Amino acid sequence: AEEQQKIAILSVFDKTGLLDLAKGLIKHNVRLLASGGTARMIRESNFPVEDVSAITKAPEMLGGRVKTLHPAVHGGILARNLESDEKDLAEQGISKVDYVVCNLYPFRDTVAKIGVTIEEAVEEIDIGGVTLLRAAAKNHARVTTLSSPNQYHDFLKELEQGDISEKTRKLYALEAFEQTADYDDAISRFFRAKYAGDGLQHLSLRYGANPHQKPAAAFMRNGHLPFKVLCGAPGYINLLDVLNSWPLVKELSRALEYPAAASFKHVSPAGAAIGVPLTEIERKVYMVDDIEGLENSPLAQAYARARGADRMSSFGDVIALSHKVDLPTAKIISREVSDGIVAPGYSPEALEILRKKKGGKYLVLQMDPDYEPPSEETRQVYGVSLLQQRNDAQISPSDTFATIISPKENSKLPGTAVRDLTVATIALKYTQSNSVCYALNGQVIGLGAGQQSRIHCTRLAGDKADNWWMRFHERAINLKWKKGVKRPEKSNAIDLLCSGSVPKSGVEREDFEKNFEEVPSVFTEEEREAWLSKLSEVAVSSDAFFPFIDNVFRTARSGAKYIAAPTGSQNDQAVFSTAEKLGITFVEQHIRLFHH
Ligand code: 93A
Repeated sequence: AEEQQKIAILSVFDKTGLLDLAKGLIKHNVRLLASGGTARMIRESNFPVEDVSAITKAPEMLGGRVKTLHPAVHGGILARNLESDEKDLAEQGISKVDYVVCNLYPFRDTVAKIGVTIEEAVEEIDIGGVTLLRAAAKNHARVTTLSSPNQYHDFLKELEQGDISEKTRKLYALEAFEQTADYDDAISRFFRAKYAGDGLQHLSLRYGANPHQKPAAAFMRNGHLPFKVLCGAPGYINLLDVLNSWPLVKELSRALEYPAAASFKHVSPAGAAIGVPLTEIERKVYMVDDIEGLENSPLAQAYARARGADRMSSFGDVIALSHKVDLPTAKIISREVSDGIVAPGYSPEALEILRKKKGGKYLVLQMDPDYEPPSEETRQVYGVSLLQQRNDAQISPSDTFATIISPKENSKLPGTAVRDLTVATIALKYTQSNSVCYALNGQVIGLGAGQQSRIHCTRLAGDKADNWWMRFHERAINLKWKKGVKRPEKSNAIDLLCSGSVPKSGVEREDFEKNFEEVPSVFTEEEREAWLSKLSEVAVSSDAFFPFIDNVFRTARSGAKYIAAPTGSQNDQAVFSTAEKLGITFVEQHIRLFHH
């Protein structure tokens, strides 16, 4: 049978390369059909071209809103080489279309213009072109889709050799799908900001990670954001903290059936804890001994522990709480320097207190406790999209720490050890890697985050645990402060004293001394050692295996009794036997927990 003349439909906004393409198609005896402006340009160059209306028998209408939307066009594109499709076409007198050349109205450029109106944007929404691309790409088994002038050159070269291969049609179809997806993304982004900019689905942020990074926003593609802003305006890093600290406390609270709290800074916890009742000394060290109703609020005690772990790092924190915030918890928060809070709810009295903080600018977010994120997450780094399954591994006290490697005879961990390993491990799941965490009494006592070397994490966390414990020394508890010394200044001075960093003389020494009615003597080496030797029963977790035994040595110096870590290091055996020698129970934790 004689071969049918091939047909191309052309409808392009960007007319770059159009004439060369038309020329090449005509050379191969292709019949050209084009929409208004496209046809005009081809015709003006004296190439044979027909208007699309030649086959639709309908004029372009509605000022261009309907140009190519017609069964004669889309029937011709979408028809397969099937008898039934051929029959349908024959009955309607429609010819098959073989090539579709289309690029879209520049919606993105239009809405990027300052002061663009909704009406202007609406007119830039391409309907017919998207339909041409999508229809042709859908039927790529038969039809070739050209969606960019960049493709014309290679297309003509291939046409020169015969016809367009299946492989090329597939790649062109993919490119068309990417373009329509990107186009729709630009449209929904524009209308999301216009129509859902009330903070329900789209929240404009002042700036990104830094003030020069504008614009910035948080949004959902489907449905509402899982939190409501009750007070203040969240920043970009605030939200990173919120969206990492919230799942931490949610999981911690579920795992241990206790209210849980976290104190976050720069997307890692400074502290995290469950509401184990505080001793009198703990209440003093954590500066909450005057809080009314504290002993009846596990949530307040959880935050006291989370904030008390590392008061230096918690300065200006984002707080996450697993339960409805009550009055004692709000009272603790009201006098600390903090940036914001996320919780599933607030009692009216608690909310009233928090709303007054920072001159009314304190960030208060209410989280939907039932919100479940999708199982896959994507983000872009340097223009590259990265996709992964969300880290939805469950850390459970009953399963996660069941494999005791050494000592062999130790087949069961005490409940407190399992509790503390759970706290440490869930904290690590939401800590920038590498990370190592020391925990005791249901709380983090030292956390090393974001170090490239594991031993540096282990040392950092160990040093923090040591500082934490030095704060329980009676000299640190019974400091004689001058009147008017503020809480952050006290915390700084205590940190100097407890970390052994008080200088012997000079202006820094004077600055330290000016806080005190009675200047404390610094700790001698012997005093430190004697006190630190009393730190025991500490649980240590690591987000990945220990590559060398130095880590085990370091944990032992800060009272480690239990270690949970993934295995798989060449040095596993040496790590296990070092732990055993030091009287440390080593538990295999099967799930690596890198987090970035
Ligand atoms: O307003 S439209 O969505 N209605 C249509 O039926 C239609 N068909 C093609 N816009 C339509 N197009 C677009 O027109 C194409 O995507 C292309 O960007 C543009 C080409 O118009 P012209 O050939 O008149 O320059």
